[in-house]
Amino acid sequence: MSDCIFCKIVAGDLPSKKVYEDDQILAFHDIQPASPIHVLIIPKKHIVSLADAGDEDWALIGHIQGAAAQIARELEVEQSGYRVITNIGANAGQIVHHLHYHLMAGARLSPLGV
Ligand code: D5M
Repeated sequence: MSDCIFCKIVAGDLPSKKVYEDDQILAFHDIQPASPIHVLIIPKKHIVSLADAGDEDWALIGHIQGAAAQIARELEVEQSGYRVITNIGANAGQIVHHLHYHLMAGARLSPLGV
């Protein structure tokens, strides 16, 4: 999508600090980190959120989850622990409307909730 910032990152029209890339997905450091390690993992395909994923996308989303575990291993946070979450819609605080998973680590994370 032409006005999507994450599509622009995928296209190379906006810079990012890449952590991982393959033909289907891209991972890069969050520009506003909320934890010492804060990486975003996105599909290259524009999907608005998990709620907009279709049956044809589940393998891709599984691939993102697998990549998250692999990236956590490479960043050496597997033992200390980490969080992988995706925000869906307004109440969850989704700001960027291109599916992304937050991989957060490097400190004791606050409990989820309101
Ligand atoms: O999270 C959207 C996240 O995307 C938020 O943590 C900031 C991050 N962000 C926004 N623009 C950029 C760029 N250009 N590079 C890296 N990270 C970015 P949400 O779940 O939608 O609230």
